[in-house]
Formats: sequence, C-alpha cells, structure tokens
Amino acid sequence: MDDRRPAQRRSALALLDRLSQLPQSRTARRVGITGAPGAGKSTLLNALVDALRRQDQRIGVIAVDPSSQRSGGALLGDRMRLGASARESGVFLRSMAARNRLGGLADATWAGAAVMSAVFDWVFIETVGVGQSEGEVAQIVDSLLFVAQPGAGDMLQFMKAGILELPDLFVVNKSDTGALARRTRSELIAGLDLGSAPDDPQWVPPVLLASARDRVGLNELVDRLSRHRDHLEAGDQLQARRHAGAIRFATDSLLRRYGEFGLGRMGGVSRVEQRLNEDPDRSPFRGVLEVGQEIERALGGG
Ligand SMILES: Nc1nc2c(ncn2[C@@H]2O[C@H](COP(=O)(O)OP(=O)(O)OP(=O)(O)O)[C@@H](O)[C@H]2O)c(=O)[nH]1
Ligand SMILES: [Mg+2]
Repeated sequence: MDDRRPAQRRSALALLDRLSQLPQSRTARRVGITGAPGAGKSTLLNALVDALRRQDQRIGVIAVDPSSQRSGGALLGDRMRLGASARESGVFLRSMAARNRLGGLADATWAGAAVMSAVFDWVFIETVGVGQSEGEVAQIVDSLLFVAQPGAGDMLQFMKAGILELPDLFVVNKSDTGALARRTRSELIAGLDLGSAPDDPQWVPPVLLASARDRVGLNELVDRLSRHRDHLEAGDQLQARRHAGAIRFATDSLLRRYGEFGLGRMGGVSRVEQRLNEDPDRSPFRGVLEVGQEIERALGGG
C-alpha cells in the first residue's frame, strides 16, 4: 500500500475490507509481543511456536524491524531460529519494516496481519518495546504481551512512559535466574497496582514467569493468551477492539495521503474519524477509499 501505487493501495484496502467481514471468532488469535531489547522476545516466540505446533496449530509470525524502512528477508533468519517442528510446516514468517516514511506502523504490517488472520490459528507480531511501537501494535492485535527482563531496574521508567497500561499480559522471562526473576515479578505486580485504572476492569493482567531457554511456563502462557481472547469474545470486545484499531489505521492512512490540509478540508481529523465511524455497515477500510474520494473532490474543487 505504497502511496505511489494507487491501484495497489486500492486493491489492498478492498482486500482488508473483505477480510474484516469474516466472522471475527473464526480469525486467528492475534498476539503482539513487546519488551525491551534482549528481554528474550524472539526466544520466547520461538518456544511458543514449538509448543503450539505440537498442538497442530497453524501460525503466522510477523517480525517488525524497528530500524528498517524496507521489508527485509534476511533479518528474520538472524533473529528467529525456529525449532525443528516449526520449520516443517504450518508456520509462516514475514519480516516487515516498522514504519513508513512518515512514521507509524507500516501499512504492510496491517495487511499482513489481516491476511494471516484469515488463514492461521495464531498470528504473532514481535516488536521492540521502545514506546510508540507498543501503541501501534496494540491497534492490530487482540492481546498484547509484555516480556520483562529479570533485574530490569527500569520498572519506574516503564511506569512513567505509561507502557504498563497497554499490555494485557506480562511475562517475566529468564525465570531460570531464580530469585531475581521472582523479585522482578513482585515489582511488576506492585507497579501495576499503582497504575491507573485499566480500560477493561473485568480483566486483570496476569504476571507470569517463564524461561524461554529452558521451556518452562509455556503451557500456562499459551493458556492465558487463549483465555484473554476468549474473554474479549465473551464480552463482545473483540469486535470493538478490532474496529477501534481499524479506525486508527484508516485515519492514519488518510493523513499520510492527504495531510493535515486535506483532512482540514473535511473539517479536521476528529470529523474524519466520525465520518469513518458513521456507517456501521461500512468497514473503516472501505471508508478510507470513500472518504479519500471526497477529500480529492474537495481539494480538486479548490
Ligand atoms: N537465561 C536465559 N536467557 C535467555 C532466555 N530467553 C532468552 N535468553 C537470552 O537472551 C538473549 C536475548 O534473547 P532474544 O530472544 O534475542 O531477545 P529479544 O527480546 O528478541 O531481543 P531483540 O529482538 O534484540 O529486542 C539471548 O542471548 C538469549 O539466548 C531465558 O529464558 N533464560
Ligand atoms: Mg527479537
């Protein structure tokens, strides 16, 4: 969905529109994995993929590369060393650039996640937790998992950055470090307790311990991830969450294409958001195309 290729952008949006009409409960469990560099996200993801493959689950993985502006294939080979079971079949990997030229999660990541969701049981998106990327990934996924490192004395820093408010689940990885990991878990629980009220009072984010290296704690992690998705579905929140994410995507997409000026011709960003939201039978993806045409007419008409 590159701005310079309008026909491809249109067909990608049309595809996203059609995919968004699938019954949401039949689409993959989408999980975002975030956390500081070196926390063990890739190792944990690797272990999760192996555990899920043993249950015959089909899995899509998107590794978001925070540094690159382009999609690169080689990167994934370096970062994800999948176990033997995963290499066989049923696992699809894709490495994608984190941001397009104006910032924001690359559109391709959205499209990739939506397509994978239609065909897999699970879709994982790994991204380095450096502030902004969490919020962006949270828009795409159903469940955001934060991977913490034992002894990371930066709990306070996380709290200040508001990072602890977004994740639905926490796992302290490297539980093989023993007391250090247990203490970090306690600190995290205390920190969460001090945090502001979550937007979903029915869900208390669990704080788990795991060792990706020793493959300990993975079944419980899989179980809690499943439970979170079930929780969202039971409360009709899955649809709401995905719709809210799609609205953000649609607004960003229009902003990138037409700028503040273009959206200004429609009454500004929040008015455009309203327009995208006003017809419940029209997905935000179709809305991008239709509102985009209106903006073009407004701009063309002087
Ligand atoms: N002791 C121990 N080490 C681990 C564990 N999981 C990962 N590691 C090690 O931690 C280091 C970082 O692991 P990665 O999986 O690359 O971490 P990451 O969070 O994906 O790192 P970035 O993608 O660079 O942000 C590696 O040396 C791993 O071998 C664990 O459970 N226990
Ligand atoms: Mg990694």
